[in-house]
Amino acid sequence: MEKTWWKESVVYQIYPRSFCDSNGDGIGDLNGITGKLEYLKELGIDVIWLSPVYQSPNDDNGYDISDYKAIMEEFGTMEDYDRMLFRAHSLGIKIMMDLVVNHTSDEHAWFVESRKSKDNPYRDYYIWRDGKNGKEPNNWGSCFGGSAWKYDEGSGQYFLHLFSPKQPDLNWDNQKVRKEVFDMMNWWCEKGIDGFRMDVISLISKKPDFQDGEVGQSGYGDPGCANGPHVHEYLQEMNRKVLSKYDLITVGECSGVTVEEAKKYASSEGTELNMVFQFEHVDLDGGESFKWNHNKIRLPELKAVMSKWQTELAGKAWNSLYWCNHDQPRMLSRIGNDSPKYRERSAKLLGTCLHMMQGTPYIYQGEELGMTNYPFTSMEEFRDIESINAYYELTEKGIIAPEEMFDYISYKGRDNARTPMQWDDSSYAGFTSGTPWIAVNPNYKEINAKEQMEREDSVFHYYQKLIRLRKEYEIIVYGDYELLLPDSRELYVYTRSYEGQKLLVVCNFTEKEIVWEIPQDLKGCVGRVLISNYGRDTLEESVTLAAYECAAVLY
Ligand code: TEU
Ligand code: CA
Repeated sequence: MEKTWWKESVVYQIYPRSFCDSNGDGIGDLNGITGKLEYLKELGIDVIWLSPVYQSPNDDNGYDISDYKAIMEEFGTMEDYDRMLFRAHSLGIKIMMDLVVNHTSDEHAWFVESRKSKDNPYRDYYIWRDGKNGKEPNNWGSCFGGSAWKYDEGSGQYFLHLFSPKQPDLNWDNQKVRKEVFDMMNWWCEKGIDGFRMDVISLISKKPDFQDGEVGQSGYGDPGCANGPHVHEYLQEMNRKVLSKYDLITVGECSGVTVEEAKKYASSEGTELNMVFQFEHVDLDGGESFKWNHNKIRLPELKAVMSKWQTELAGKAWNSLYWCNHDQPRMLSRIGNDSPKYRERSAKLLGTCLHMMQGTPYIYQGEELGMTNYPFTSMEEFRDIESINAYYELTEKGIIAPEEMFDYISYKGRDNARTPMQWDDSSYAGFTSGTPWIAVNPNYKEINAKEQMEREDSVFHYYQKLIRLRKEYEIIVYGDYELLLPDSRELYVYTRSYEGQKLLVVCNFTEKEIVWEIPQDLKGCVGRVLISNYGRDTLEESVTLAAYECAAVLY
């Protein structure tokens, strides 16, 4: 297997709005990030994935971009950006930009032109269709509720928006659109950025027939645009015209991606991207009403999905590893245990379980502190368009009762991940000196970076060690993965093998003590414990694992 820096890196995701506010307006900003680079250096990460910082009317917190070459005013200026990039580089930290090019904002100059008339030169930059019998062109629903089509009075046609109506989809079949996007990417690369995380890149090539999709609970049809007919062709073109000219880290966010598709997107041939974000493990608790439920992710199923990706991509493509991001509730509150008693131990367990796998790990801001879901008490506390729209759509149609829907959103809503980073125990967790745009989790007095940096056995120092181990032991990066005990509902156990060495990873995902016999081929060898969340320095042949205990042992 070819060794590359991006396989050996650990990425840290920053959601700028909630990271650090430098000027007291309650909104995180670029100078706030610059001021915290030393913290990230201390943690030991290699790359920052920066969620969008471009000019945007913020219908979807920056995922609706109105100018790809300008910085959002609330976040600062291009000079602030350049300073941040320069400082990061001088500390040896790379910056990966979020590339949101499935859609733009409806306030982007291209769309402003496009909607002017049917013969405007920019008309074909977007996807316009005539209505059918006075209604939408087809039954497709948007990810954020309602139809995926919006009628434009002025020009008398509908435009497609797979997300909000303020996020019209670009027409990637138009080669002018592709050229504009590639030119813009080259412009950022020339500035010296180090990579791209590509937003819903699996959706850029639409189904050509625009047939109705299968109708779900919401009454709308599924657009089914993932992995469309030309997606690989367009990414190969992007690779030739942009990516191959620079030494970048690239990851495609690929909702609806299968293992077979991922082998094309992230092939080791290097013709498209380095890796993809797949969704199978975080969608395991999905149901009839999308993610709005109280379903639990079951360990055997989680292991099956994780292991499938580990083994099927081995040698053919590269994995990304993540539990959390700005779209997911805090994983600690979902598959860990966020009670005061087990919070830290289970946060370390989740870190170990993921970081000892093959792939490039992604840490989402606050995950390295064991930040938890927010205790929402009313709908007014939500800021996220997805949650708010889903609440009204499902309750108004009488599909889910309001109190029940509120509970689901509190548990699964994206705002759980978007509450401000908890820096210290001063007011608003040291995030801002003003009033934050979204509430701070009241547990910041117990959970904050300052306290954890001063305490040796904290989650922060544990993550620091996980990151360091990856740099010290090639087996963690390149070793082959094998799952043991696939049916166990308590233990997640796997091995990694590399050049005659073996790494054994044992995680007890329950509150119970579990006794486990270590496998025959490891018995008798004296393993070296690389990391443990329970102060363990050896694994006996028959080992009793405490609640949420984990260990990684080298043989
Ligand atoms: O997310 C795409 C995506 O798949 C999400 O809509 C996901 O289904 C949902 O958040 C799960 O609840 C990307 C961005 O990460 C997200 O923040 C944006 O809202 C979205 O694209 C539109 O740009
Ligand atoms: Ca600010």
